[in-house]
Amino acid sequence: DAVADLKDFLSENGIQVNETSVEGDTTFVLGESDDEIAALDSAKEALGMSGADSLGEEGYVLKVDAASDTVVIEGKDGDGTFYGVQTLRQLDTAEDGMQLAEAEVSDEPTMATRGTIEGFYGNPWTHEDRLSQIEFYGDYKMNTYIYAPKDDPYHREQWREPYPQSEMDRMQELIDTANENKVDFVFALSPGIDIQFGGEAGEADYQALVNKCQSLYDMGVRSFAIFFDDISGDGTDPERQTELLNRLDADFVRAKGDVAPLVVCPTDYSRLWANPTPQGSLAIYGRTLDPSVRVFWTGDVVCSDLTPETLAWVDSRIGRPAFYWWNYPVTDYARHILMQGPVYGLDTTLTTDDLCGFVSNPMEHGEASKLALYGVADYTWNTAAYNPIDNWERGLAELVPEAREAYRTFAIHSCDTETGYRRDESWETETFRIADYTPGQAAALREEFGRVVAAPGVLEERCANRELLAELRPWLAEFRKLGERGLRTLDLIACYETGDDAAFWSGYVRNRMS
Ligand code: 14T
Repeated sequence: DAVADLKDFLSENGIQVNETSVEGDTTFVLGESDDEIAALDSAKEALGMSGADSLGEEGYVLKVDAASDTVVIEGKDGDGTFYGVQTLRQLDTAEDGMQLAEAEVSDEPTMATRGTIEGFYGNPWTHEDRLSQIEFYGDYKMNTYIYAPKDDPYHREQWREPYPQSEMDRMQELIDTANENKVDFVFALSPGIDIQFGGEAGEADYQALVNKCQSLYDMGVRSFAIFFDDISGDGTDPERQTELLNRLDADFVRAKGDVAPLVVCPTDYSRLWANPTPQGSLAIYGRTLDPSVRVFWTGDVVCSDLTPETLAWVDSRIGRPAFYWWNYPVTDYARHILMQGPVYGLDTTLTTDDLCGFVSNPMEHGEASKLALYGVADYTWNTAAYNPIDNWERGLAELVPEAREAYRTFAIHSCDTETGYRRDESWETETFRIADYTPGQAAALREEFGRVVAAPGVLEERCANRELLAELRPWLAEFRKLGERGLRTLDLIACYETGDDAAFWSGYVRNRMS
């Protein structure tokens, strides 16, 4: 896949690929460190490279050497080689053709599990949304996509029912695309709403669960998750949950021999309602759930910052590093909002001792979620070096290079939920009171409202990602009106200053009604 992707990259840039070397060509040498490729070893030697041996999983070394016209990529494993090619793509600074910056890179991820969980209520992503997401994760080195759309009937409401063939065909394409992009497709099932644990009915339900997992195994899925979130009644019993999970782990996961550790979302997934005592479900998980099973945690509340404290609290109870489920940029609880702000509130000192993985729960708007996911990719790969604003600025340029400035104008004013998980918004805009302001302040605000009015048209004209534009469009229409209303508000100041209160108040009311 790494070689195929490198060839795509070269031919996209109009470069012809010869399989054997021709005098004057640029030479590309790539492979995995344990494959003992003679050409790779001599290229590393000639360029004085140390190699990927000492790196962790998914790591790679890369060198772009102008003097010898050579590019060398050595991955610790196949994923690492693939990631080396993604970095090479990102080193290309030319608009047309290819221009590689000289570089020497030695790189490996902080977190072993990085990605998203399609875990929101509301409209599930479309098939096209999902394909585009998975390719995006490959580009930016995220390796996990958990399939758990709350309103896919076969995920939760009718979890026992097998997927119809048409759905299976689509699933197969997702699984294949995930493999090509080094993304683990994790299939999640939410049986908690009506599952029976004991007796004959319990046995039938267990078999239904295994059958459903088996049907996805047959299509190539090698990672599974069972969710017990947002339920009440019998399904919430932690003793019965662990019994079921341990049985599934022994009879299915381990029996197969090639399935990744099981993932569970507990009913107590947030500190807000988790029972903190040794009798609580998390402590029961800690004592009885097989240590290989990974346990989700959303933090102190449902949508929360990620802190060492919240992880210490949950880890000490579940007896293992938690799997963090970040409820950002999800907007299922504030569907009138698009979250386009910087990714922040994530502690940069955390390591794999504190958490075993990190996934983001995005918006039902897949393309508009990518700005936040660009931050998630960066934070999870190189946690200690993560910088929110720097990442956000680069994300804007990466996602909408044709209209970065207009997208930024929209994004900076489209961050906060106003309810729930509050986010900084409009932080560059200075407001003032009409009783006390300088002409400079008024002029600056007028300019900003001017940019607000103009941004939607610029995006409409130039934004190359038309799917993103389609998602933004309703918000852009309102954004333009906001700008126009702002300009009229500034005009009203002059009216206010004449002392004609009647004219001011009728203008004020007319403007509000707009
Ligand atoms: F399982 C969880 F970790 C989780 O977060 N579950 C849901 C999730 O599907 C949803 O997208 C997210 C954001 O709204 O919050 C959880 O859903 C809730 C949480 C509540 F506190 C639904 C209702 C609530 F009152």
